[in-house]
Amino acid sequence: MRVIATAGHVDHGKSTLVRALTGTDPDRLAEERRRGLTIDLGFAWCRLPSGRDVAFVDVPGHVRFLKNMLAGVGGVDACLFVVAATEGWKPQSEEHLRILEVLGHRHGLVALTKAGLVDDDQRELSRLEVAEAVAGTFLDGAPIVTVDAVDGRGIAELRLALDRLLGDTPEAVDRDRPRLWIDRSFAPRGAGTVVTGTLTGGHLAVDDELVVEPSGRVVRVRGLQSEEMAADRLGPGRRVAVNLSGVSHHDVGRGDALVRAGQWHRAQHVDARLDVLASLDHPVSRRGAHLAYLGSGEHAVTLRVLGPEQLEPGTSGFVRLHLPVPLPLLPGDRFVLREAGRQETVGGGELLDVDPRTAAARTRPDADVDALVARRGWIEADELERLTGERQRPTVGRWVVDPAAVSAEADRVRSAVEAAGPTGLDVAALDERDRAVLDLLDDVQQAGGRATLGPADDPFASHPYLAVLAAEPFHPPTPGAAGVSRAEVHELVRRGHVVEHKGVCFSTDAVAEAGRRLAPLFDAAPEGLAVGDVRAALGASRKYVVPLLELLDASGRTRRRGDRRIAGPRLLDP
Ligand SMILES: Nc1nc2c(ncn2[C@@H]2O[C@H](COP(=O)(O)OP(=O)(O)OP(=O)(O)O)[C@@H](O)[C@H]2O)c(=O)[nH]1
Ligand SMILES: [Mg+2]
Repeated sequence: MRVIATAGHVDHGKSTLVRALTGTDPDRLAEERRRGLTIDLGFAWCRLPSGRDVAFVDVPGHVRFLKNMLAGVGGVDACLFVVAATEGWKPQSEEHLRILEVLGHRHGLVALTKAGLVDDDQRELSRLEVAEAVAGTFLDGAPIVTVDAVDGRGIAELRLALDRLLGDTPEAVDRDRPRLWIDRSFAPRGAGTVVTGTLTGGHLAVDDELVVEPSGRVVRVRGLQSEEMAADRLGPGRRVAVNLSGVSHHDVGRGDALVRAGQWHRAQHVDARLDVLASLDHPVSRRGAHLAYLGSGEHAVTLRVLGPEQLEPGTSGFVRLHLPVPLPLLPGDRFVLREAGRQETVGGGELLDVDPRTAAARTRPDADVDALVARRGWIEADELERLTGERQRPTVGRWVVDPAAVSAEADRVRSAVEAAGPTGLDVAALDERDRAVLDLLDDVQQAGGRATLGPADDPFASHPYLAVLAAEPFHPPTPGAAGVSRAEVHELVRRGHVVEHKGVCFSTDAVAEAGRRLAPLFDAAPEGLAVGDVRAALGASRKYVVPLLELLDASGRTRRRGDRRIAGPRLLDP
């Protein structure tokens, strides 16, 4: 099953079209039927010609109910964008399109409705207007299907076009991290509490124990339904109704999320990229009453622009948002930002960091997992998953650790072992992290709960990169070209096999060898050697000779005299 949301200006025929496709009137409230206007989200489903089932989330077009529209368009596979041929492109056509854009929608098609009410010229005019309005957006080049939901023309073509659209739209991914942003909560007679939403990220099953966020209330799944059919287990990318025990329907509602306990960071401060709409007539700053739409909820947030004071219309920048309640959020989640006072959509964007630790004045947020590990130094694999949604294998004990932090810690622990002398260090006195590091040290022996420094058994002494360097000592291939990671280089340097200077790696042997090769030349030229002489003697290019000579100077093998080198006291050191 797939899920499609409608979008488009008020009265352009979204609900009528959903009814024509599914046989179900998505306007379920008495007031909606009386006024002929959608107020809140409506739901219906049908089977397409290919046999694929599709559920529709029908949204209101009236600007007053934009909040409800925003609760319905997250997590869906695609959109059915409705424009009436009678009226063409209107303000909420534009606003809905911008909202879908900042929410990261990538798939959709346009239905040009009410075709029976206009002549061919008007129809063609509206089509051109739509094509122009969507140029440069995700709907650029999407099919524009002419329909009339009342006389039925074009409906069969629309079904086929929807089928093709969904055939080309990637299936929802199962990351074993289910999250249901709740859009409705009610209590049907005899069934306790039922919540509905578009399920993403993973499966739900009967008897699952879950939590409702932000309240943290623990609930159990009593029953599941999709397309009005009961199921024991339902996967992501579908509309679901969940019968819950453990909560009254008054205590759970739109904007809440249903997730597994312990799997999500409860984020209250987030760093994000904000794309400001080009149509906005003022810059965005911390001034104003901002509302962020996250998941199916609306939240009053305080906003701080990171870096500059304000963001100009049509630009992107970083912001930090403070939410009134903690929510289960991840980098990559999308949001829409509106300003309550002016009642206007400001823009929207993507969350980058759901647990920012850097001061707002200094931070430059990004969603890169390695960068997060480098910032934290040490982070438990479970915590990393909560903050990024990504599972990484722990590198030390149960932690994922930045390579630089590991070697710093290893040096410290090795020194402690060395300082303890022959009686050894009491392993039980170390904390869990240091014990995990101790296990990594191959020159440390552990026996009877004590650690002592033993003969170094150095696996890096036979590292393949050393053979590569030995083959071309004065023309050393870069680690990258030899397929050697930064972490390995770091370790080779730390163990004294490799020296790195100005971005060039030489084997330690190459530096000693250079000294030996230059020794007879120094004997013949007591006034010293120019860089060109050294180049000729070693057969190396300037790119390598300059850092090599600086290493020779630093180790006392050579000395600098103006622009020449003379022999140093340690020229022939091994
Ligand atoms: N002739 C004709 N009338 C239509 C068509 N689509 C909608 N209508 C009429 O237009 C009016 C509005 O249609 P709705 O389906 O309620 O429009 P909507 O886009 O859902 O409106 P909101 O949900 O309030 O934004 C109704 O009176 C429909 O009967 C169509 O294709 N042809
Ligand atoms: Mg409607």
